[in-house]
Amino acid sequence: MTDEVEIPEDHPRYQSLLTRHRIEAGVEKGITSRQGLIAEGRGESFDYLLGEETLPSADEAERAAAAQLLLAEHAVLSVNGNVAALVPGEIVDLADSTGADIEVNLFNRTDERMQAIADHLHEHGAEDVKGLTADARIPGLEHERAKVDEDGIFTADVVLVPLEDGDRAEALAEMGKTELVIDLNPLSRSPRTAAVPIIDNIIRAVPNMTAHARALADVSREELETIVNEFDRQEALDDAESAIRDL
Ligand code: PTJ
Repeated sequence: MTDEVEIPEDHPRYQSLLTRHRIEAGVEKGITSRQGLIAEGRGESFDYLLGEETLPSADEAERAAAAQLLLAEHAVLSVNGNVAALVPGEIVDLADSTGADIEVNLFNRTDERMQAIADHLHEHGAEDVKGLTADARIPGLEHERAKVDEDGIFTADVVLVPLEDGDRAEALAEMGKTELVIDLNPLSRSPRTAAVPIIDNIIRAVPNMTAHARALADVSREELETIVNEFDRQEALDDAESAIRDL
């Protein structure tokens, strides 16, 4: 990122300080909402309890999610204010490596924030950013949060919804979409509704999904389907929960 602060990489809290700085910079740039600061605090506490590293079960979830994105007819990566601040270039890389679309979808939606996030993603290499047309609605959600693009999330078969609130995650699942959720809290409603719950920090999860997608680029559909079918979502949730409880 261009506006990155100088934090020595050997600092014991390097990743956590970097994450905080990116969120703070996101708020200053009008990308991240103030509620995003609260979401970040919640996430950080779970990351601390998980040892601030990717559990083997989370790595498996990231591989299964990469396989789902590669198998999709039409995959969309949903981006909110926290995602845009934390992993803008990494989301573009994941879209490039899987053929997925990128769509901005906000809880606290304003035209200014939508545009600021789209601009920010373009600055990080995104070509097409959806979400600004908002010509379709997710059924069962109040107006602002339901706004999506008809040729984006509305018609997607696979959607990545990171750092999401439970209601919208549930509404998307009810539309029959295969939902991939990144969330550090294994007890949160959104990963619990997901086909693939990824209990990991988005800062680690997205680049790791891209690495898996690149490694799987040439494998057959049958092999991708086997990876998806062998993935056990309940085991992934239970494993993260016991990593926290058994500290
Ligand atoms: O940008 P907007 O307007 O769409 O608003 C986005 C927020 C994040 C404010 C909104 O979606 C929200 O209120 O989310 P919640 O309900 O606070 O849920 C966020 C979830 O993400 C929580 O369960 C956190 O533990 C989790 N989380 C926070 N930071 C990270 C994270 N998960 C993975 N990586 C993180 N860095």
